[in-house]
Amino acid sequence: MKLQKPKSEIANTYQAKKLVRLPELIDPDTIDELLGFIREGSFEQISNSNTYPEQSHISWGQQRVADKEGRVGDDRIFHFFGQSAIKELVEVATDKEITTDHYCWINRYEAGKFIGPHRDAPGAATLLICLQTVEGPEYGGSLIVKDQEPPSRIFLQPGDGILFGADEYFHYTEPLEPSVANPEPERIIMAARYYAAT
Ligand SMILES: O=C(O)CCC(=O)C(=O)O
Repeated sequence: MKLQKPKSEIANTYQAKKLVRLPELIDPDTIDELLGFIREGSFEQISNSNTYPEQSHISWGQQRVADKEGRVGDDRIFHFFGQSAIKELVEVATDKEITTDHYCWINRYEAGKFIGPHRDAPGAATLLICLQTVEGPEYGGSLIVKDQEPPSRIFLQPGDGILFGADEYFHYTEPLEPSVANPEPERIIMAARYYAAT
């Protein structure tokens, strides 16, 4: 994990805006390793379309890779988000003590797919990291967060992260568009919701 800004700046930005960008948070080797794990994995699929009809456009549905107790198999993603450097970053940014029962998931989007406007379940903060995306925002895949007017339009490159109040701000993504160079676009993100110790 690599931080492009001092932790104090990350904390100040997060506490002021409940949103901080973390460019190049993870390196290409880590991305490859996590993508390998994701491609091999068989995960429990969360049935979104019943609960959240507006989310039914996620390819593959959303995939749970660990329950709140972290008990779904040998979960590389759960451990990734639980590593001390990441947990410490979330604690510094939120100025809260964070528990070890973070909740993780993966989203995969294919051509035409997106996630509609929604807010997540309550938590202290959500860390979302992009592992794969399209060539540029002209092919969709931007994450729009309604934290201000106009909303933040964020095109995450592989390895980029964003820590934000996903329970507070409505957010959604733009549909992926195929191109001649990339007729089968794919965007993969992983995310963790952290909880504050009471
Ligand atoms: O794919 C994204 O960038 C957003 C994902 C999201 O909002 C969610 O899974 O709740």
